[in-house]
Amino acid sequence: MPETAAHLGSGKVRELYALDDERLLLVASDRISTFDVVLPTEIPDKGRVLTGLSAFWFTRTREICANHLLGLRSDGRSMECRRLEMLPLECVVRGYLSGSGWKDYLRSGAISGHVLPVGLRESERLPEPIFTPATKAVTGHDENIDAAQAAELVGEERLAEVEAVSLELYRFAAKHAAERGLLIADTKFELGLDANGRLVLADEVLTPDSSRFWPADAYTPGGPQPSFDKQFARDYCEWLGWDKTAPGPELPAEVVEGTRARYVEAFERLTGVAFAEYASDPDVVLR
Ligand code: PZK
Repeated sequence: MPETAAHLGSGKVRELYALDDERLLLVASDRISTFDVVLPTEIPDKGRVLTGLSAFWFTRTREICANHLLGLRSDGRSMECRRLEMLPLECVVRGYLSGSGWKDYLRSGAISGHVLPVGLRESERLPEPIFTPATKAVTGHDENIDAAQAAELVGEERLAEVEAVSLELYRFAAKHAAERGLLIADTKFELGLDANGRLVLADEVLTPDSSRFWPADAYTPGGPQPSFDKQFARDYCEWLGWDKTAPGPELPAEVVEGTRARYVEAFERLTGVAFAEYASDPDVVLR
């Protein structure tokens, strides 16, 4: 826990602190949420895996977009970052038809104003990745919005920049992941502006919590795909017959261990770094 930092806010699974006027500390906990409920059982090292993955992607995408990362703390779960003016927009890119995108498509044949071919199946790869911005809901779920609504939030020029950067980040990451046996079905970026009005990539990026990762070897369009990281926990919750209202169930040790192994596997596949190396020196992902 930071010594003299004001707590700014809590997400479901992470915490945000102010270090000073210009710097924030983003701390990823080991909490896990499933079916929108935070479970009472933690997944050891989940926070370190997510922070390490974010730092890895920040390092490899700096030519595409500047980012807020200033440094990693030795705990491996805490990231010092630049304080930004955040854009009031979730920058979602979808390469596959899943989640709210699939629901919108079933209802209207389109997502965020992108009219898609008729007859696509759930989880199908899209003809090309699409930018599907969403509102930032304070409570409840983000809502996909079209380009006109997004332009009202950030302006037309900024929207064009945000869309181009988001698509380029996704293409870069999806290619890297596919070469390592993982599909990135979709992902959400949070962007902000620095004091000079320059666009900066913030928050956590291209982690299992901000993205849908699917194992490529099991990919079978035509229905929902197993989640790379959370499927053990979800399957266990379904098997229990839990009604998906809070509080969620405790997870048994085997489910915790299986889930932890999947997070570590995602980290190692994507970064090429042994998780134990990261744990002993988080800066390995910055090189
Ligand atoms: C910022 N959040 C999300 C909420 C969390 C995280 N670099 C930044 N500058 C200013 N604000 C933010 C960031 C970042 N990243 C991020 N809200 C504001 C959030 C609650 C808990 F851990």
